[in-house]
Amino acid sequence: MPANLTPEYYKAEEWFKSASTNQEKILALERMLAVMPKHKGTDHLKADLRRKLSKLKEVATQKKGGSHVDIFHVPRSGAGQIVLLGTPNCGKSSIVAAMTNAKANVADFPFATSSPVPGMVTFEDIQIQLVDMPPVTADYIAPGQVGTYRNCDMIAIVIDLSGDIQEQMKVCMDFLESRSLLIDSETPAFDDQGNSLGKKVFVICTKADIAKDGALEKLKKTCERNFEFIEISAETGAGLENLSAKFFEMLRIIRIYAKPPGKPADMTEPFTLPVGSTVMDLATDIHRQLAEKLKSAKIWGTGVYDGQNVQRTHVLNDKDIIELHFS
Ligand SMILES: Nc1nc2c(ncn2[C@@H]2O[C@H](COP(=O)(O)OP(=O)(O)O)[C@@H](O)[C@H]2O)c(=O)[nH]1
Ligand SMILES: [Mg+2]
Repeated sequence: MPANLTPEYYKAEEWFKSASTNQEKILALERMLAVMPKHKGTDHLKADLRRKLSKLKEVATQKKGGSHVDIFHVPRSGAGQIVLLGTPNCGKSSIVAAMTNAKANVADFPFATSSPVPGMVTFEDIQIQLVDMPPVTADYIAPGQVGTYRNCDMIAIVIDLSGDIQEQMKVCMDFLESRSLLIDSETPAFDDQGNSLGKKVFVICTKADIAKDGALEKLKKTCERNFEFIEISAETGAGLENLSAKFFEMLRIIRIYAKPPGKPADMTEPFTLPVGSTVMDLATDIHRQLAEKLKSAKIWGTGVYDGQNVQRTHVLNDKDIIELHFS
């Protein structure tokens, strides 16, 4: 009996083949099993995939990660990591080159970038990591590439406004949807084992200086998701300042300045924490063991009077200054 597999299944299978980590292979196999048509013709295949899956899960519990060097693993640095996604020549490397000191390889031929290139974007007094990537196309995605996206804080789709916007968006969305990288009703931010799954996504619309008339409006209208769109030109620099502010806003982080008792606060290197963090979260971030000894905290900032004593559970705001007292 023929298996009559669906396009959805073949997409998941392609994901499995391009996965380089066990975690990614497990996700892909689970997807293959979930979308596989259920009838007699697929019984053998189902049993085979289940065997593969349980073997992978066994290995995953024995040891975390492999010993080989993964070029697609980009260690996090700064207040957050944003990874670019786009088709060849859409302008990814130019954005990283314009906003950071990284030596991103700008070229007018496709596939000039073959591995991730991270750079640091300065927003006011913090640094945000921006990662240049090899392109995605309808028929080629480098094995392991999905790993970089899986481990970042946010994905930025890059669309060349002078090119075929529909086609570029389709390739990017196919990639994100088929790899379960978008947060939606089916894909949470984390799976039940705490592994990272869905990502926040927004769209950088670049080459505004040579955009086709009405390209941005058309893109907004045809995109089914409720993404934010930010228009820039890496060539003229238009919109880049706004873009780094957007990075900060969308990462949903706050900056907190620590003040040693009796001394002025260190206003040069803020701690960065997720929006909603408390005094205790800050203390834990500074020193896990010391945090247990937190006795009291004084605060200068939003919604409090200067030097107000606050509880461990007090929710912090961006740019608050905190003095922690330990017993
Ligand atoms: N006019 C214009 N050209 C751009 C802009 N950004 C990139 N380019 C050009 O587009 C080509 C591809 O850029 P690149 O950043 O290497 O694209 P990537 O393949 O996505 O990394 C290069 O020739 C760039 O000079 C822009 O904002 N305006
Ligand atoms: Mg490039």
